[in-house]
Amino acid sequence: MPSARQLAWQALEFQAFVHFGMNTFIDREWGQGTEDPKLFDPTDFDAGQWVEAIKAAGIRGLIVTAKHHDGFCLWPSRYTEHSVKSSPWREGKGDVVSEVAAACRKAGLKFGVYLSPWDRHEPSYGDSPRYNEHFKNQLRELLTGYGEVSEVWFDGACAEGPNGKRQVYDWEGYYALIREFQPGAVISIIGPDARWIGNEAGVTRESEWSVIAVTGMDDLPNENNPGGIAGLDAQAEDLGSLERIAAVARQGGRLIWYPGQVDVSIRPGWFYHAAEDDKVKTLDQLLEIYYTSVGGNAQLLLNIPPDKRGRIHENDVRRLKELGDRLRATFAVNLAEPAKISATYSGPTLVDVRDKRGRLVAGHSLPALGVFVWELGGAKLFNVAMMKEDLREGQRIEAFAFDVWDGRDWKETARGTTIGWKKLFRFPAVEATKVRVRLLKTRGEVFPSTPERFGLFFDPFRVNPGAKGVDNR
Ligand code: FUL
Repeated sequence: MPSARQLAWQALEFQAFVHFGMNTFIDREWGQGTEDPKLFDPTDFDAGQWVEAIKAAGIRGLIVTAKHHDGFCLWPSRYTEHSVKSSPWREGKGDVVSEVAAACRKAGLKFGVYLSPWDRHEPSYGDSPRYNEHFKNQLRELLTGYGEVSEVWFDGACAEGPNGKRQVYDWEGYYALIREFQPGAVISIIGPDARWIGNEAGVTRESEWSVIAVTGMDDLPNENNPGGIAGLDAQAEDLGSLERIAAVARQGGRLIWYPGQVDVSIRPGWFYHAAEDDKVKTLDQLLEIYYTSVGGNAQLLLNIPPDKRGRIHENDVRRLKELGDRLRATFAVNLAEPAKISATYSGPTLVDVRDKRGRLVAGHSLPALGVFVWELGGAKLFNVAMMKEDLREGQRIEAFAFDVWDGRDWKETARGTTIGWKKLFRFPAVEATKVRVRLLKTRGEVFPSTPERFGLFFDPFRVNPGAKGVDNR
């Protein structure tokens, strides 16, 4: 079952990743750590502009690269000179992290940090205990100096230091510090709270389980398991099937709650490159990513890299606004909201469902399989459907079908596997007076779906696939 912090994180649904730093000024994806800090000199830095552009897309949180692999720090760390304080920007008095955190707070966005453990500048890198202290010092600065931090994002890159030795990271020590100073913060990727989806292309699995079977008895990455959660290959095709769970169980494994996060950039690179100004993803590409990630039981972390001015480029700003406008137009009205819902069951018992405090949560718990019918109170036109599971007791639905009443018969319109936090699916616009969901396979009992956990929407700009003209999928 999810922790409270994982549930709150899941509800964010859509966050922005912001790659900004030395690489922005040297036009590279990975700096070497030998760059002159004087190169960092945004001419018109404006964190308020970032936040405004990001909010226009309907994004609810922002994660900034406080330090990337080149080691240059966007805040004036006391533990290195390789930072904004040695740059000409704001005469060395500036602090990007502080301005971004303040802008997020003002705009009501969650604020998180990416801090690269791999540091190509820091001389102590490779001298493991010494570098771990250095890294923890930097982490502590970020965790204590900038108000609430909602997420700490760690990638696993690791290399040898100048001493020719491979750095061994003290993950447990890093995590302990985060839990101590920011107990609400989610630790992602190389961390116990959110897992990498396995690609950087915005793709999710058809069956995206948040319940994952792991072989190791220890959740934490360690020397033998630098990749993260013990025994987990984040790129494996199957992470959560019953077959895999059974196989892992035979090896003495167990289940953890480990929801997926989809990191993908709005441009080809993670950092800004002027040569990519005309390669901003199209609205249709972004919509596709949104529907498969947010609508596929994952959180979307869309990277938007500011340019050398320290602003988000006009092309990206425009695209973010288009995306937000389109999502707002689509999800403004839940056409299933006034619906009368009836459910039929195919199982042995009906019992009251009570929460941990003994309050009645729902009239009946449903046996494994149920059929839910929504009477829409008249004909409604829709082309998007949404289903959500109540995750407080875990993720249980394995397969479902969605049918639309065509006046005479039920017509199967979609069929899918996992639901989890949210499932969104699109189909050619159809007008109907009632719809139904059939649960085809579940793991134990499922809470009755309520109108808040089911939705029908109409995307007014989506041309039916196959219709004449543009296929505006
Ligand atoms: C990776 C890094 O190497 C990339 O530069 C980028 O920051 C990506 C999100 O994580 O591990």
